[in-house]
Amino acid sequence: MRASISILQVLKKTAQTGEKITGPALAGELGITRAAIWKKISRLRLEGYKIEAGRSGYRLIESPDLSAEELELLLPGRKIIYKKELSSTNDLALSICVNSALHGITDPRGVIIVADSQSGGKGRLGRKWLSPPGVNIYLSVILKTGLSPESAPLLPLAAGLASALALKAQTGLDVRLKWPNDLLAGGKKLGGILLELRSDPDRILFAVVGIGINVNTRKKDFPKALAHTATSILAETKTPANRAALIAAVVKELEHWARRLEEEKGKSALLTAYRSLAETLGREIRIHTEGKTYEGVATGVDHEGRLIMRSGAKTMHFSTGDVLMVRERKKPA
Ligand code: BT5
Repeated sequence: MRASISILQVLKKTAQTGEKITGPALAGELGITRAAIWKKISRLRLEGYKIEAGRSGYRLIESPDLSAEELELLLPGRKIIYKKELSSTNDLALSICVNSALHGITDPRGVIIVADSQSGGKGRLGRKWLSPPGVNIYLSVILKTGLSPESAPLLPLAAGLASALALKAQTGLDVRLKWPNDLLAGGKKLGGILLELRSDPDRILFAVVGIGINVNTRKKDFPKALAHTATSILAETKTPANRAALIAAVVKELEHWARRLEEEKGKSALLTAYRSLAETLGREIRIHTEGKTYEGVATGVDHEGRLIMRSGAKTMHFSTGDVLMVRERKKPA
């Protein structure tokens, strides 16, 4: 694995100047045989790299926008699992948390799982997450966290904020947040977050943060059922984006905010940043939770990440639920 990374680094460096590099030069630089070089080149080609080979040497023409090698180059020092297809990145992450040895992993914390497609992508409450191949991001991160279970609602907010900030920095898109777990662009769903926990009564043991982001799905390729509610970065910006670069940016932001959540000051900073991007706040909403529906005005997010809603004289705090934003205030009868 290391050698294929360094071979890629050398190829990328030489490609920048439009140069070629010969087999013997590559073999010399990496300290491996020419036969081993040829094997690595073949493997990279299978991963989608276009590498020209001729008498004067090798030249990298094009890299795929997502591969294990791209992710490892952009996120050095992390344990990354990349699969072409998985049932669900969250399910693999949970299985690693329960039995890491079975997966050859010593410490699950910090492990990053990415798939090009999911056959059983999950939303919340048994809902499905549409996960076609070749276009979007399906990412799970096993977070290191010392948070108590009561503060768990802060984690999807941290993941949402991290994703919104990273996507904005990379693509310029104005990404907004809808409590608790939606990423919105142009008022439509750009992505979602699924938090799954394993905890003791007083301590979170593992927090799996699953993030799905529609990146290069074309508007016309969304199924009918989602045509009016879902969007992608391509649909919003008219420009395709590099998935590996986006994933690296999201992971770095997420690691940053997960660290900050360990201190009180960090929690306040998270909530301030979250509120500034929250579409829900100040709006009249209807919230469905545990089989019941409540109506009122979303007034804020409390210190534990719960939504605060004012309904007449009552103030309610919700730790989960599906929020519908009601555009117009109801006229009194
Ligand atoms: C979510 O659920 O928004 C959480 C989605 C989390 C997906 C990630 S992908 C990586 C990781 N591995 C997994 O298996 N899951 C996580 P929820 O709020 O319940 O929204 C689900 C609803 O969104 C569905 O019922 C559809 O209406 C809609 N939907 C499904 N796929 C969509 C998509 N690709 N884009 C926009 N909306 C979608």
